[in-house]
Amino acid sequence: MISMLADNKTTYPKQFYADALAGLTTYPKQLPVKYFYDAEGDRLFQQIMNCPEYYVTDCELEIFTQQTGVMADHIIRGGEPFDLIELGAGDCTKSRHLLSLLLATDTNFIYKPIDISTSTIQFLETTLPIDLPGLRLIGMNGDYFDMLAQTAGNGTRKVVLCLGANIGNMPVAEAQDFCIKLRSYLSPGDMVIIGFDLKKDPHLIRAAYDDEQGITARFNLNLLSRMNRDLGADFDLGQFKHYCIYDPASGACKSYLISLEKQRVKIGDEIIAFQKNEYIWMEISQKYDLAEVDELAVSSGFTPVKHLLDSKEWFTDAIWTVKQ
Ligand code: AVJ
Repeated sequence: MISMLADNKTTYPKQFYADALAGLTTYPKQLPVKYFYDAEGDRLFQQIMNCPEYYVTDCELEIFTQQTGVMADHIIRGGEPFDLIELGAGDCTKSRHLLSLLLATDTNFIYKPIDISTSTIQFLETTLPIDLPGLRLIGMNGDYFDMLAQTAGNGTRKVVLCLGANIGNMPVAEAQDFCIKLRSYLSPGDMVIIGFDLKKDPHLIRAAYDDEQGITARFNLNLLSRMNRDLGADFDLGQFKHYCIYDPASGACKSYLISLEKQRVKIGDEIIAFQKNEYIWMEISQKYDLAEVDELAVSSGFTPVKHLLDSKEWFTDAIWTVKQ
């Protein structure tokens, strides 16, 4: 380990360095998606969400502006209190519609947003109780499952929100492991609401991940910049090109950075060799059909209850209960 990293007070770059190096020394090369979201990555992802081609956020927001009543009907069981846990709460753009409806109906719940970002949790703790008077909130800053472990078994019913099609960032087998693990922190009677981007016209999907303005390309390239900034790497961004493909059969939308030349890149103490046209697999955004969503529910110990769909039927927030 080079001293720049060893001297760093936070352990985060050390982990980043280890993960980046592990990914770049396996074949095929790949990098963990969680590192996309530094300050610049957050900014670019905001821009992606504003791209005309990127439909995902709009579809789910439509569900949350128009169908929180249906959600609430499934969530509320008389006056029985519950914890409303949100995995990766972000700025709560969608869930605040549900929160305000639950408050308007005098529902007895505590909102527990979980986020890996400290500043996100601080922001929610300071702003949400002002925006939503009467909201009881306990922010949880950390890893999803560490935080779930803290709140599991407190005897209160759980409703877990997992929005934004974040589950799409996992291949199906990993998504199933994720759901099985999620199930292990829950009890019969608990419920999850989980967002899936659906299979649709392949052209629309590809366009969403290969936008005209090249913002998605910059989002991917930013991870190379981030390694340059944080890990002393020397990626030449002009030597890598974004490529994205959607396979309508498997539902996998995958993005890659293609090395335009045979080249060597320094990262920390190591040199990584790239062949011409060798790729780094950057991201998967897995698409499902409704039957596959139900299958995933059943195979991970849940009972599928309802698919909430947007008017175009491009996205679903699925309601699942824990199997009795
Ligand atoms: C945040 C995982 C839902 O896969 O649609 C968007 C991330 N990457 N464009 C997605 C993303 C490129 C996004 N998720």
